[in-house]
Amino acid sequence: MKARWDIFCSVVDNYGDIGVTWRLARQLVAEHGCGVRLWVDDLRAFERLCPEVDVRLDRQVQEGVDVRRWPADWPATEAADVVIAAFACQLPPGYMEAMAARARTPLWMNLDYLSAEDWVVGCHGLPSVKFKGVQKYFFFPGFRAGTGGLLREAGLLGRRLAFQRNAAWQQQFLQTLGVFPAAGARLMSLFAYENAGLASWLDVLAADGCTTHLLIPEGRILGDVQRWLGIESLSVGDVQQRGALTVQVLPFVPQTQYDHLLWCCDFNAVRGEDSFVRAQWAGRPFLWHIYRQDEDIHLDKLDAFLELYTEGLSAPARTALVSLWQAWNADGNMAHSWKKLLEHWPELTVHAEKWCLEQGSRPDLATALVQFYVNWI
Ligand code: TRH
Repeated sequence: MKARWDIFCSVVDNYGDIGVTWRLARQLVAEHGCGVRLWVDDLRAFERLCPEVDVRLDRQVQEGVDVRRWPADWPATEAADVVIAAFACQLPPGYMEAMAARARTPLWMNLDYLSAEDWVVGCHGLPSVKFKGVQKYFFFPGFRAGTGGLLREAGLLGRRLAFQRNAAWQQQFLQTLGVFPAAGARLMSLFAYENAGLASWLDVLAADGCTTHLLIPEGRILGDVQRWLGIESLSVGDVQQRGALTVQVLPFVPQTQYDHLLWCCDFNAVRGEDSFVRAQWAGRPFLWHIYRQDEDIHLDKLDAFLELYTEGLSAPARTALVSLWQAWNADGNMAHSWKKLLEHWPELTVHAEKWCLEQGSRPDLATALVQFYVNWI
């Protein structure tokens, strides 16, 4: 009998919570044959990533995952064999009682936020709190051996390579989004939180000798783009040109299509957690807008990732990349560091692929979770 899993997702804000748990749930079903219930408290956020979701339903099956609305009024529910609380969300008290009432206690894990910091290796897999004899464990994703790894579907990198080697396929995909880049244009995507540094970046792109086509899925950065363009409104489908820069607003695409978008682009600006990982699987240079946390603790996370990611780069390429990322995450001026980065483009492109393959040689997070469960029983 395959284990039954319950994954709890509370959508705090944005799309990362549901983005990660939906991806994990699908993979546990498709690749490990698990029975998975995904409890989500905000089906509207889920619908953005997966338009097939019917927000009116309390219960529905999507890609083999039993998707449940996580109601405020918790119904009596039998606990599963493995219980995942994503990003430290609090389980319903009634469900905790059901876990404790099982003849065989379940494996209870907190799936934590992704960080490249050193301490993660020491904390991954450690016991956390106990509830009436049910032990909770920390499960940390990560980039190093000794962590839970990264979410990566089987065969992902092969599919990505096949897509990137097929210009016609990419063109066809872009056409479905109404994107027709000029020959030789640098194609870039932009997914970010509000950022006062954006104007300086767009200025330098507009003044560049090489043309850039910038694809922006609808979201929080649009206000800054609109201000820079100096126009009254900006919405999906709009295309605007300033100098060498063409800006195009895309719809927020389904999660599966977002990968294709990243794979088409020469450079991707991403944010949060899940798009950050997907940009790495794209094997192309990228820029991370990290999710801001109290007391600037996100800056330690940023530095830790940069330290790891830039290993093996030449000193000038490293400096260019680090200063671009730091400027972006401080709402700073991007002009100088972007120009510097362009000087090291070939090296950074080779490096991005190398990093991707290195990370892709590690066990993926879903497999690591299943293995954790097997070892536990
Ligand atoms: O939306 P985010 O900013 O989510 C954040 C982070 O996860 C952060 O760590 C967390 O604390 C906070 O939420 C609550 O960025 P993230 O993680 O990249 O999630 C975005 C998801 O949206 C990801 O699964 C990719 C998906 N996506 C699409 O499906 N289509 C799109 O067009 C775009 C731009 C994104």
